[in-house]
Amino acid sequence: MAKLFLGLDSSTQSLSAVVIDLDTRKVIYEQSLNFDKALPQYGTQNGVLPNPDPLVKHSSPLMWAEALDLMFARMKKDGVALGDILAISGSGQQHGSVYLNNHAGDALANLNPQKSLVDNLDGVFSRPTTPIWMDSSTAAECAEIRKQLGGIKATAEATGSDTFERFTGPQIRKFYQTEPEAYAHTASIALVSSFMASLLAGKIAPIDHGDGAGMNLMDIRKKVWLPDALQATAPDLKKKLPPLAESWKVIGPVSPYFVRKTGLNPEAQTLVWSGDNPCSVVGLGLICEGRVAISLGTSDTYFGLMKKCRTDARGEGHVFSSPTGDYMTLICFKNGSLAREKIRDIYGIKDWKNFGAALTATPPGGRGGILLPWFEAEIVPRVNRPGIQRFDLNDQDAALNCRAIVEAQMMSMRLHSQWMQVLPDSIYATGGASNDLTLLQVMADVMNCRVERIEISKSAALGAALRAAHGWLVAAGKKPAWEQLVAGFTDPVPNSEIRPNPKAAKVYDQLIEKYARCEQKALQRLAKT
Ligand code: XUL
Repeated sequence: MAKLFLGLDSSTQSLSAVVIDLDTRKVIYEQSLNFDKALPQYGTQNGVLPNPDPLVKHSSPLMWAEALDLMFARMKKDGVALGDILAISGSGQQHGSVYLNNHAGDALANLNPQKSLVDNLDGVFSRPTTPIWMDSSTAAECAEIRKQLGGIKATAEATGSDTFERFTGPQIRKFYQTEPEAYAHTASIALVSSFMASLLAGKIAPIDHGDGAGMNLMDIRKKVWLPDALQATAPDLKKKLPPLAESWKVIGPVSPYFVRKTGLNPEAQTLVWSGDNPCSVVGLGLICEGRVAISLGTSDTYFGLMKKCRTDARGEGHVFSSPTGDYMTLICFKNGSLAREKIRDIYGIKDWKNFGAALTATPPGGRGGILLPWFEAEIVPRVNRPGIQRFDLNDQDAALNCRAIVEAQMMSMRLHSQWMQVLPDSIYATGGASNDLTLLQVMADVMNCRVERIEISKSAALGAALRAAHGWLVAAGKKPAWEQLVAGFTDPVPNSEIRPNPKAAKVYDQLIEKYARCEQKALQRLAKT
């Protein structure tokens, strides 16, 4: 019998599945269900329910449950050997909260396979919708909780992050303040990850330390609910939260509902789920300190593992627990690909090939010009009022401006990841723009670090499958080494290594000081406008 492990990823727009065979070290099945297309009856757009308030972004937990039924039906139809799956884990979009009443426990324990999950869940929600990570309607609650916890630095130090609108604590506070009766009828609050795990296990599932760290409610070092944070958030909250658990915790065998309906093995184990970012950390093979990933997407993100817990006193970066039992960081720069695209379009540059040619045609350091590319409000550094600014840079020079935006983005990553006190020794570049080798050369030079490309489209689902294997082995009394577990699944693209050019690296060691000064000046200028 093959040793198969299933990883699911309930993300903003889709539910994905990855099945791995641990012996052959192969991904044997991949599938994705797009919510808008597969379940149009919920009326979501890109996985989000329409709302007149642009700050409010909710989705439907029933839609995610229905997607789970559909996914198993699809896997069965596609001939996946469901009976050979030994353990299942998952990944969820982080921060979103699901509100259950006191019927939920019974309903989960008695899921009837003659009915759909949606019918089984009738009447178990104390709030029909879930605020998700895109919601930014809780600025007031963030300020209140931050104040109670002693300000930005103290909040980050205690919970791993400053309060953020999308984080679960501020969202729970808003629910309590705006709908106190519904809050009172809430018996259990789940994250997207723990809600999905609860369906599979047929009982209220724990929240893992990785996703728990995205709530502003967990003591990031002791990994227990933080009494001061609970108190600053809402009354009686401790009673409504499930226990916290290590990321490799086995919840128990899969619910008989899935055994009867899909042919899963009754001994298949369910593990706690985690957030998509913690899952991606292992799904991209970032299992040792110093190996980081830079994802170049709509936003650019910098993330990697940290052995020792350090937090960002400026409150810009996040610290979560990593599925390896260490810590991880996530730093999100909002002005990523879209900002590069804006510059490309402003200067009428036809395509990315020509953009790359502009980088090649200009010298590292771009003759000292600095561009702050805040086309949109920025997270790191915090910029509420967008605006782009130039220092010693001629705005008529297209090529220099192309170089300046990429250099600024890379210098910002270098500068704003210093609080981790972990110098990268190897960078995995991923995301759309990672195909652009000229851009990766600038990355290697600014970071003074080798860069390799990694092409894993479903890193969160793969990470979840690897976590399922890890948890199953731990439960069997083994001591699986992460390096061995990920080998073969998370290897970078062969021959994709780009090494830093020592001369260019020297230029950036100097220029980054100027960049830091210009950033400060730009922030001061914007604050005055
Ligand atoms: C992380 C965050 C997003 C979601 C996306 O803090 O909000 O990356 O996890 O699913």
